Amino acid sequence: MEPHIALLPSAGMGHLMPFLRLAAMLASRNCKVTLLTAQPTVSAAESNHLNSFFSAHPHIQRLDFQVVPLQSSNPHGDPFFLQFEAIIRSVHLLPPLLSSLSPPISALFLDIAAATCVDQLADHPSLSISYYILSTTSARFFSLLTHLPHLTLESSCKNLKLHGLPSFSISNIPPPLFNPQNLFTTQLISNARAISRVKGVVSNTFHWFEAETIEALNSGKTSITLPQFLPIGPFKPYEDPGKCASLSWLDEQPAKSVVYVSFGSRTAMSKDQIKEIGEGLLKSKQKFLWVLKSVIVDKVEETELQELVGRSLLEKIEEKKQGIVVKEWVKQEEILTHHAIGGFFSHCGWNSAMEAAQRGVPMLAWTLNGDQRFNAEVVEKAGLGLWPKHWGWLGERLVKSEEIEEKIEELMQDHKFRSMAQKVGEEAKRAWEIGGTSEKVVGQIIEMLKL
Ligand code: BUP
Repeated sequence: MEPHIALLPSAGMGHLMPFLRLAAMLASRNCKVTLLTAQPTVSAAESNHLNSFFSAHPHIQRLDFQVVPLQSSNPHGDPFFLQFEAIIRSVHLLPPLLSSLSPPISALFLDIAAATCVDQLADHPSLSISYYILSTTSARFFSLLTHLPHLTLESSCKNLKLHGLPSFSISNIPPPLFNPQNLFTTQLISNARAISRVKGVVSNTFHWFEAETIEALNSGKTSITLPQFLPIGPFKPYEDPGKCASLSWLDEQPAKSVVYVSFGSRTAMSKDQIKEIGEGLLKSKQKFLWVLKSVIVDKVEETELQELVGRSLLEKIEEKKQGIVVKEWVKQEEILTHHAIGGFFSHCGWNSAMEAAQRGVPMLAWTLNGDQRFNAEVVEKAGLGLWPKHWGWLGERLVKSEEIEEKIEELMQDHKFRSMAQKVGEEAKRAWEIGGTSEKVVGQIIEMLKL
């Protein structure tokens, strides 16, 4: 009989997208799939994507999970981290929901950002099922997470060496991790503690891309006993009907002439920094498609494009016909697949990095927060692009238009980046061929799910 699998994403598009792709993939491999949807969602992008996903995939069951709002929460806290917390504290509502499913579920995939839920669920008499984690970050950052509960991080050191793992540079560790009271840190630590309780950790990466870390995680030589790490990326796009307006502009541009600029779904840039980016793009003389966000949560975006970019800059962009700036959600995967795209100026969110790797699109990484410096290390080492490390974290300093101009030119004009990225794209495809590394691991997972 087909196994019935439930999936529980946490919050934010960077977490929802890989879950939707995993759900579609499991369903295409003869699994019955139920996707739990934590309600209310934080962003409009999440609710829109959930609605279109379920209409395009009627065979995947939707199960709404009403999350209890936090009693007193810091109004200045990151709304996505607060939602992770609300989901974790609502875990007591899950056993009746999950036990009501028919046929009974045999496995639950938890988001790494809410992995600690396993502690309560696995001890529930009606839920003695298999538990897996979906890690939404690089294997490299995940490997640091595995040891987080046992670490005292010292910012004065240069490197961090953990037994059995490639060493880490302290300057790449997100600053909140040096503060044990920070919500980001406390959540990561309790989620990291839960890792040893699951059967496997599924990840949107592939063996060639992160070979050293993946082998180390599965070597049995780390000082902590870890479950199997299961690299099954790059995740394939799921069916998503509907048109994206920016594609018609791209259709008119020559092959590999456009740099796609996007810093993810939840990066709030200052107006000063936006201006420097705009001027840097203009000065670079490269064509561009720029997706602009100025707030963490899309629902509260009220500022007009003209006000964000500045009227004179916007006029210059229009006059020179060098690029377009949009505030709306775009279909990033389709954009990256378009023949006109020659480079991707990105914050190096893990999904974005994998989407570029899959298509062999060279990246200019500007790491802003969270796991992004770890992700950029992977990108740089694999030859997928360049990373000006001295640009720092978001808001640390104003990155000037001349610096942006110089790096955009390098990305688009130095053909070595194009050929190295093409090689990454070929390896990514190979991982999914019959007998390829990711394809084989997916086969193993499906067999494990049938047990
Ligand atoms: Br913006 C935007 N269209 O307009 P990341 C993003 N995306 O399809 P993030 C679009 O959202 P975290 C848009 O393709 C990727 O799958 C994009 O995830 C898609 O960054 C996803 O790259 C964004 O991981 O999340 O959103 O900053 O903070 O978790 O890294």
